[in-house]
Amino acid sequence: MKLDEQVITRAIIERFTQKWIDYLDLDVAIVGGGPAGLVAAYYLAKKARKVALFERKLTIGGGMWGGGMMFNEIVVQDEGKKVLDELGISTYPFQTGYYTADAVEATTTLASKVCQAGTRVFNLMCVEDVMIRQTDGPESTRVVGLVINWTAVEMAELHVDPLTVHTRYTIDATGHATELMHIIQKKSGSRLLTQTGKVVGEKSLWAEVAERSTLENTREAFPGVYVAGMAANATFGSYRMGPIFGGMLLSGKKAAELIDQRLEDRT
Ligand code: 48F
Repeated sequence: MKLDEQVITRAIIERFTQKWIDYLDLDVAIVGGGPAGLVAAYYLAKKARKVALFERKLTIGGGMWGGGMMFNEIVVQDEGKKVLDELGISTYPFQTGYYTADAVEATTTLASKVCQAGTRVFNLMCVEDVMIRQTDGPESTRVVGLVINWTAVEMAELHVDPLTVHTRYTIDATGHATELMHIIQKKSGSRLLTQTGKVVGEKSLWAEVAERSTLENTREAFPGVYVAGMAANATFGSYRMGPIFGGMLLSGKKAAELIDQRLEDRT
């Protein structure tokens, strides 16, 4: 068979366009493809929810590739290990209650499972804004959509208008920067569901407290928007934890469970 470059080009354009059109109206939009966002995507897609994940970078995986200070190993405790077990990621006991996993195996396996579970990953796109609307329900205003542009447009600082997607729920899994909550804080004119009504901000490193509080802080931070991973601690004002990843994995799982329940309640 003779190869036709026109067919190759058309295949890519048509298939990508169709994929995107099919994912313009979502159950859940996840912003950020680090460990927390990926785990949330995995569990929601397993529940047959319509999920798209938007990632600014070329690769998904966020801060998990590099382990600690580029020593590409991660550490988890018993609870985090259970998530890695469910995903089929190998863990190795280090000393009582501590396990290690190869950061590259963990990241690539998780990424692959997310795609195979049915999440559509849109890489090289950044979420630059949200759509907020008045609703009839108990929440007076809520986030109903995201405003998206190419990372290349952002990097080149080009004046090009974005496009949008509609979503029932959103997860801010943007990591330390907690970008979505900052945007909502700036533009909504409403209080966030935090003590101060604003992004409280991340504190310095304290692994034990941070691992626990990541889970406690994984919740709705603005109507329609949940925070997961480091974004949860930054939003509600807790510590960072360094290269122990159980909190990130469990946070993603908790966000998925909470949103799945909300979607169930709406049907
Ligand atoms: O930073 P990141 O890995 O967040 P996480 O899932 O995990 C944190 C750990 O990696 C580590 C730690 C562990 O103990 O403290 O730092 O909370 O992944 C966040 C991802 O979000 C992307 C960003 O490129 C990264 O891959 N991201 C951030 N802002 C946007 C975004 C945005 N506006 N649009 C799209 N992607």
